[in-house]
Amino acid sequence: MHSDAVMLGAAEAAQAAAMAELPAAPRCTVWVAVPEPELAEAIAQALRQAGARVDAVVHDVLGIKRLLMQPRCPLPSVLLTGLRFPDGDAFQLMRLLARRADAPAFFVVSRQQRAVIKAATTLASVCGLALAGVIELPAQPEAIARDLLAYPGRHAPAVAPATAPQPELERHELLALLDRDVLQPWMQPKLRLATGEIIGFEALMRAHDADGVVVMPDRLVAALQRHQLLDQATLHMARRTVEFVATCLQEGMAVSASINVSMQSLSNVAFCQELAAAVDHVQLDPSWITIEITETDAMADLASVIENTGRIRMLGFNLAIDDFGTAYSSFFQLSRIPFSELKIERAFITSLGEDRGKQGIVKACAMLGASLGMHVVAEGVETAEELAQVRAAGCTEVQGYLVSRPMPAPQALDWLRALPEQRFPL
Ligand code: G
Ligand code: MN
Repeated sequence: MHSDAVMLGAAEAAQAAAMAELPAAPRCTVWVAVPEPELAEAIAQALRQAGARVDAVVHDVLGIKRLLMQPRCPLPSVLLTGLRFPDGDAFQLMRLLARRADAPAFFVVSRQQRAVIKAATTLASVCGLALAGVIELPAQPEAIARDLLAYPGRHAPAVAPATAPQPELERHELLALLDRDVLQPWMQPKLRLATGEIIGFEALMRAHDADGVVVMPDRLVAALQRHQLLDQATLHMARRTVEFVATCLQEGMAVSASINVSMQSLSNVAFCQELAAAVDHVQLDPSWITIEITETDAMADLASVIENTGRIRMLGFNLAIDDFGTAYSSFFQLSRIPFSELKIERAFITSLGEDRGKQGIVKACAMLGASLGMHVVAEGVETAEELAQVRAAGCTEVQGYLVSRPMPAPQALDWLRALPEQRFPL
């Protein structure tokens, strides 16, 4: 190993050993990987002065690889790293460390263009690595040290949380949920921006007992799919949902409802007929019901998608594309499927006010939807700022915690009854 590649301070080590006796608070441990030696040393110095323990200073990717090869070498809590090195880059380091349960958080210091820095922070997030911070150079070493130490997770390497493995749901358990009527739609309201009226609800599947939510929705849907019980569960949800809408209409409150349906269910003609029968049973016009399919499902083989979605529209239902922006839409395909509504994925709405890129995407989605004759719903609106942004972008409807969280149907009914003229005060 080059003597200048790794500098472990002897005095530091002695001091750390002496301190090991004391039950002191854990110190922030850092490896500094910066190509310019003077800058690296200045940053290390500032970090030490600010109270961090700098265990290594290296100037290239090889330096980090060597440290990683040392037997039982503990990783630091934070890796302060540049992006471009003479022998490689921090992208390699991220890929290398992503596989380790004790991976450090990354703190990026760089002179690269914004787009490159953003790519690096995105890669860290995609690899499941914690990001301790980003500083664009030039910057004062003291400011870098201060920022790094302000990172709340600086003391502990990012050990993967010990999640207790959830037992897979058995067929008989799922059937019991269905039999006992535990599977219920929770209703989340949807508001029309032009008037402030609540015009509908999305029915979200929840397995809910007297003691609370019994199974998380993601796990539930996966298990139902595995045991070929999703059609049955969806029909159960649909029956409860149409009852809800019929009750609202009887009370003079005009609201629609949407139900999430998989393309696999839609491809089953008998399922579609059952759906139509459920609506007919409460003498509801199917145009009060919207079927939501995910963008991923919508981008399957065009002939099947057209057949299945065309059929559902022929039966009189509306059709929404859900989670829009998360899959691989082709505009060609999108323009050929008979959608009546486009729902923009929540990820594009979160912190919309602070992200010009997201603002452009939401505006483009709103224009696209309008051009294709669809209503455009912004999902996951949580703040007044996000609301103002989606309104300015041209979305026609909003859904999200700002209006309300999903509620059990009886509670949703009371919630709606309490609104004067179905208007929600925003
Ligand atoms: O993919 P789909 O849009 O069907 O999923 C809706 C999910 O998003 C539900 O589980 C619902 O509870 C959740 N959700 C709805 N509104 C919000 C919101 O404003 N913020 C967050 N974080 N989650 C939301
Ligand atoms: Mn949905």
